[in-house]
Amino acid sequence: MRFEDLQEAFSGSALGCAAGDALGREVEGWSHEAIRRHFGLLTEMQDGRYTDDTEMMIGLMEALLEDREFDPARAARRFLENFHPWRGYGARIYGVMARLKQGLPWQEVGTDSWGNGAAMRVAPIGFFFFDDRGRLKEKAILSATITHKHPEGVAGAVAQALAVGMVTERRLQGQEIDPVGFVREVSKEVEGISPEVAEELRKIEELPHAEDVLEGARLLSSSFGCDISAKGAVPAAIGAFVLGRGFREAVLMAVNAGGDTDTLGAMAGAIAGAYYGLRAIPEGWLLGLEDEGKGKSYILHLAEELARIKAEG
Ligand code: AR6
Ligand code: MG
Repeated sequence: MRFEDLQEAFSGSALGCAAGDALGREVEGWSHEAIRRHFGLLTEMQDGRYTDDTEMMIGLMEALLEDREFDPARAARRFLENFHPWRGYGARIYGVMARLKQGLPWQEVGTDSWGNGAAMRVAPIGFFFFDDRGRLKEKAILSATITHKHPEGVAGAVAQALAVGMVTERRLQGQEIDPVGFVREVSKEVEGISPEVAEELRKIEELPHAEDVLEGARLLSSSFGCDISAKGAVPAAIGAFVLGRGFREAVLMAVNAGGDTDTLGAMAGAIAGAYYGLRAIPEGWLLGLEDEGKGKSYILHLAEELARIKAEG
């Protein structure tokens, strides 16, 4: 596998996640109608700060890079080291971090959360294991259970990781995505973990064609929960990828749908970034992204190093 091709997909996914997260952060918790009234269509990034979604994704990338493998104990340590409470974590995550800090093993710190937090960060597992479906699923489940033990929280992470992995594979093979087949495959893979999440995912197949971004955002908002639950957010993000023509449209549909907008943007951005590549991310969004410390350049470096490992085989 050529390094350049892997790098374009991996960095597209990682920075696509960060860009969608930062774009959506500004309107987190707003309804679709409120965003439409205020902005018409939200298209510009404000201060470029990312949230807990990207902070935890960085932890997963660091863990993968250190071990050339996925070790949940390592990932849990990275989550704790990177933890900035002001990034906007879900309420249960503060307790998870406190237990990690006390020295409890990773198996004992999580809760029965059905939140979308395991899915929002999982993209690196998806693109790193894109060539091995069995391992991808196994590692996605492990990575989720550190914090989220509810079947819906786990299924959301598996669906998001699979979506990223499948589009990475298609891109590298130079194949186009057949949206209906793609959604069916993702849904089938999570049926055994959570039939409820699988059923929500199948709704994507029934979405009509969207004339423009606003129409797509409205469709997502009326069809899915778009909220902090895995069941409400993951199908909406995958739906945004399916409806959008290109990276920018997919992320804008996700963010303008309203609800948990940073996470919808992060997940749609991670899938679309893997498929359309780094070069498809609007320059203005990349320019706007925070860069100091573990920011844009650091994320790019991690993605490149992961691509190098895969290229070496
Ligand atoms: N029973 C009742 N409420 C629950 C349950 C449950 N089993 N599971 C989750 N909740 P959390 P996350 C509610 O804290 O998934 C941030 O904005 C409960 O109110 O595990 O990592 C992130 O950026 C809980 O606090 O966090 C994400 O977008 C909440 O769901 C989003 O929040 C979130 O679950 C979710 O983050
Ligand atoms: Mg967030």
